[in-house]
Amino acid sequence: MHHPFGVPFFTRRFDHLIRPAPLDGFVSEFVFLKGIINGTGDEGRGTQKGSQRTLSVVKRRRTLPAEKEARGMLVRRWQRLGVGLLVLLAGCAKFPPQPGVGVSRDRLIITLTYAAPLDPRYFYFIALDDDGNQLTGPMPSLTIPWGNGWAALPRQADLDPNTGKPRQGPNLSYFVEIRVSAPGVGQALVYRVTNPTLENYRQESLGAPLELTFLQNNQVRVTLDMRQLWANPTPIPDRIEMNFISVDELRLNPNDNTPRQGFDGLGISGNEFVSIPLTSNQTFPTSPAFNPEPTTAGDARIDALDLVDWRVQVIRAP
Ligand SMILES: [Ca+2]
Ligand SMILES: [Ca+2]
Repeated sequence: MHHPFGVPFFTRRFDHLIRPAPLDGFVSEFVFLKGIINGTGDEGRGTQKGSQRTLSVVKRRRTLPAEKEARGMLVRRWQRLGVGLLVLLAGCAKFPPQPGVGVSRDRLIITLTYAAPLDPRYFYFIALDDDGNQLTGPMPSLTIPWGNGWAALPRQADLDPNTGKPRQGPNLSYFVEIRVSAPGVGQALVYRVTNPTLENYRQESLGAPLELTFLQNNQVRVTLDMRQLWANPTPIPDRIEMNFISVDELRLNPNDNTPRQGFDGLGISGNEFVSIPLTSNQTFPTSPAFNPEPTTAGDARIDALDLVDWRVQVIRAP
């Protein structure tokens, strides 16, 4: 396949094309990658977000073993935090206050707006990839293999033997799952993906983010302490790839070859992701021209999954 925009490259399931940046120099700061679902005819169209096929899927909430584990990890984290607060309070009595103990001032503030209130039946993820490669990033799983149920994952065979990382295509390092219990009410958990491959996928919970706020029933804001993800002395990466993936169900049956219908992610296909530099204070998208997601509803079949606006604010400690 040839594309006039630039270097095409391929994986088994996706074609990825680098979208040209309208301004010279900007491409290095904010690169879009577009994945086009392979396949032709009905199969290809059927996996597009705007497909007019009849939706008849069973929506159910599963409890994954990792989620059960996560609840335990959440409790343990709070216990540790309690000990830390005691130490901090004791310290305040004797020493000058030490700002930022236990919490850094390096923040990622993500605000997502949907066409309808976030729905307790559905699943909402903020997905990050920190592998340092702008050709890889988080993507929804839209056909088999279903990855972790919502995100496409690299195969072991896709990994570069020299780096142990994929050269292109889907990848996942961290994610936040937002769980909605009622309109405007919910909680969130942060996860680290300890092995992103299809064959050996593993995740662990890092506990709750700093803040989860429903600004409106259809608008949620998550504040992440970057140091929760990249704990000292791990350096905060220069940039990450992000996608905002919403799905109507977790697909975990490897024999289920019905393309996913209810979902949204960045871009018309849902397979675009953005590469965001973390090196300075900035809010993305820096211009509407660099937003791959339509700002009007309709590219997703289900309004409660249809992302219509997103904002990522990077705040670095001085
Ligand atoms: Ca990447
Ligand atoms: Ca949308």
